[in-house]
Amino acid sequence: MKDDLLLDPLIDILVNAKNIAVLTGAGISAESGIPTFRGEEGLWKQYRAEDLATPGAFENDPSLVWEWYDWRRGIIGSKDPNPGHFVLASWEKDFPSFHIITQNIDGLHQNAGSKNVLELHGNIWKLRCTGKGTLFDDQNIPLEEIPPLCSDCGALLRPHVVWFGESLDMGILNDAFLLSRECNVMFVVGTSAVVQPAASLPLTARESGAAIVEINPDATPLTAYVDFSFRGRSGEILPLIDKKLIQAQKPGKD
Ligand code: BJW
Repeated sequence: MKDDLLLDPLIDILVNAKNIAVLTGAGISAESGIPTFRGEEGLWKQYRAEDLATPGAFENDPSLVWEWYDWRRGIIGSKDPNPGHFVLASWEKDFPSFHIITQNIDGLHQNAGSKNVLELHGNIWKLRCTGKGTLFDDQNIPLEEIPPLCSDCGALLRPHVVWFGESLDMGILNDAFLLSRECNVMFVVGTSAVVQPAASLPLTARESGAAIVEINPDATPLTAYVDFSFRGRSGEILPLIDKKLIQAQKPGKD
């Protein structure tokens, strides 16, 4: 079915929806100029995740891992949210319950104005003490020292992100599953839907009766299970949906 034919039935659902959850991935920030992980230009095409995004890699060579994150902080720090982020931020005011569950560590949802954001994989602007777990905000580009050390106890600091083989924060993950079970509609935006446990959230939402809307230029393992698949860029599709929603009179809070 052509995308424009999907819009009207989706708008009918959105006008009556009270509870929306959005799962986002690297693709929503692609139009801001931040590289994704998989795909032709993806980070994992140029770098080995095993060397840079695992606890073992950090143990072996913390400076190498930090140099990579310092480089990425430089890229991310120079980028702004795009229209996709801004539409999602505006929807927070339009639905009684609206939450973003993001795999991204770039903070662009918050920069766009979103408040209800669960960060499944952490945040690149936070550093964590490997000794006591203390969190530090650090916006310096470049970092003052590599590897950075804890100002309280002198232990090594690490990026506050979730690497392969590491557990996600259980509180955040439980909240994400709860939102997935409770939502009427789940948008899945810009994720290849291959990394667990994030990739299970839309299936949980679907099992609980939510309509699933995928926005992605490419098909993913999830595509066969979604109710609406918009094959395009989120910075274009989300504003299109928003425009239609405004035309259909945005739903109020009660
Ligand atoms: C656009 C667009 C535009 C482009 N508009 N869209 C075997 C089976 C099942 C699971 C496992 C397994 N072996 C190991 C596991 C577990 C593992 C896992 O899932 N691996 C799979 C890859 C197989 N998961 C974990 O290890 C997780 N922990 C865990 O499970 O704990 C329990 C456990 C413990 C011990 C052993 C095993 C399990 C942790 C996962 C942590 C992921 N970390 C990273 C790095 C974060 C920090 C950093 O950024 O440096 O998170 S990896 C990377 O992938 C990053 C992302 O958040 C994550 C997901 O990627 P995302 O966002 O989907 O990006 P892409 O690039 O994949 O996709 C972009 C999409 O956008 C594409 O589809 C494009 O088409 C699209 N796009 N332009 C809209 N304009």
